Amino acid sequence: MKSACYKSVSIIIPTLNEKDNIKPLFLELKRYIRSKWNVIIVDSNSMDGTREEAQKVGILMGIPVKVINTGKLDLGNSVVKGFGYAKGKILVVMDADLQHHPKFLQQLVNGIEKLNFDIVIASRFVRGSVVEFSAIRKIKSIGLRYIIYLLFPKLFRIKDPAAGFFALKRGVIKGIALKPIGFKILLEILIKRRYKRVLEIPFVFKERVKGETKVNKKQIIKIIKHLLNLFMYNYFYVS
Ligand SMILES: Nc1nc2c(ncn2[C@@H]2O[C@H](COP(=O)(O)OP(=O)(O)O)[C@@H](O)[C@H]2O)c(=O)[nH]1
Ligand SMILES: [Mg+2]
Repeated sequence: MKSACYKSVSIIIPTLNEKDNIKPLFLELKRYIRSKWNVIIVDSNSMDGTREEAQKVGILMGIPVKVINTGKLDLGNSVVKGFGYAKGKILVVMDADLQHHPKFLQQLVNGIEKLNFDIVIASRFVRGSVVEFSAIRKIKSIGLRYIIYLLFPKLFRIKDPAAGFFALKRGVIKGIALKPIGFKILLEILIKRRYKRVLEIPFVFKERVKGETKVNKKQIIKIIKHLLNLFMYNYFYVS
């Protein structure tokens, strides 16, 4: 049975074989999370002991953490599952590999709590952002960004619609059916619009230090399928 986590901010972290990143991540989370915040690890059947490590380190460090095994499920759908368990008024999504550093959490939350934005994105493409990954990866993400603008011109004002580090008010996802394929859950949330104000803050997107990326050819095909599904949705339901 689902148990409720009545906390004001729920940080949803999808994981797949990230055991080596759990301790370094939690050490940083400990520095930056506030009271009434909690962490939800949505893990897709990792075989390296990620879930056990998260449970253990969470208790050792006194971080309120809920660990969910989603079974075999991709990143986007794992995040949706995490939304179902989260009881925070504000939901944050971030990666487990420290490419998304917890030091930006407060700014994301402030954008909602203090400035009343509906969605706040840790953006790779605004003034002040630093992106440390390889030139090829940069070209791919800029390419994806422009494909998104071609398919969904209304998103043009958003510099990083495919970001993976963001916060939103719970109401933004209330009542919308999210059916992501693969990684790009924010894009789907932006297209199935239930928001008015979006803020992008600059952040430093670090290189992964431990473990490996799960992005492969299969993921790229999933992104294409997801884009096509969203294009059809946008064409038939929104336009
Ligand atoms: N639950 C779940 N998490 C995943 C899956 N694939 C990747 N992740 C997690 O999603 C985050 C981003 O994945 P990563 O491979 O680092 O993507 P990249 O940063 O784009 O290279 C990491 O925390 C991964 O462990 C998946 O299939 N299911
Ligand atoms: Mg990563």
